[in-house]
Amino acid sequence: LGQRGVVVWLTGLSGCGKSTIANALDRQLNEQGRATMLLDGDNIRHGLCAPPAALVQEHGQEFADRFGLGFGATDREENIRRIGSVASLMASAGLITLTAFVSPYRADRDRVRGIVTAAGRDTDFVEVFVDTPLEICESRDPKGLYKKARAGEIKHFTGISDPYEAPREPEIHLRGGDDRTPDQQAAEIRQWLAERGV
Ligand code: GGZ
Repeated sequence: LGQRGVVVWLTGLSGCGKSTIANALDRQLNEQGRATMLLDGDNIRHGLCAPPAALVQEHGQEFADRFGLGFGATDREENIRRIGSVASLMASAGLITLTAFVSPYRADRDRVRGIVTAAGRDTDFVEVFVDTPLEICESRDPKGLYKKARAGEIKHFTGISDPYEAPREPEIHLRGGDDRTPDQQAAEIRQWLAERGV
């Protein structure tokens, strides 16, 4: 491939824009001929981290609730561990690997940083804090999840009834809720990577 792989790890609240920015960045990099992989909730929580389908069929929803990954701290830790491990493998194969998960716990993100940098170099993990104020995320509420969380229908909802531990020293700090488009924010990440030879 002749290209260096890295993990670009976007973190932030539900509705902060991390998926949209990651998708825009993915497209921009592809247009430049770069090989990328985008990991997000659609291919991970519903794919890699989903409970075994045959067992769900046999034992029903109760099995899925017990053995699938939920949103308690332990389940999130395991979700992030698996994603980090796969992302590290992909980066080793030379892919620019983009991830878009809430990943609210600092220790979980730091653990992934450890996995990725141990397999490669210190510069191979790029933490991007998509820092959009809660009020803005909540006002967007595309799936009505904040409304449900406020009503107590969803437990452990990040920002409402569960913590979000903001990165202290992210490589890139995007302040969401300004008038920049996701494409412009993606371009900032691309520029940052380009300046460091990725
Ligand atoms: C946070 C939740 C929750 C709770 C469901 N807390 O905006 P979305 O819908 O599409 O993104 C959120 C997604 C979070 O999954 P992650 O795998 O990124 O979380 S973590 O990194 O913490 O493991 C949201 C939806 O799933 N969702 N319940 N309780 N977000």
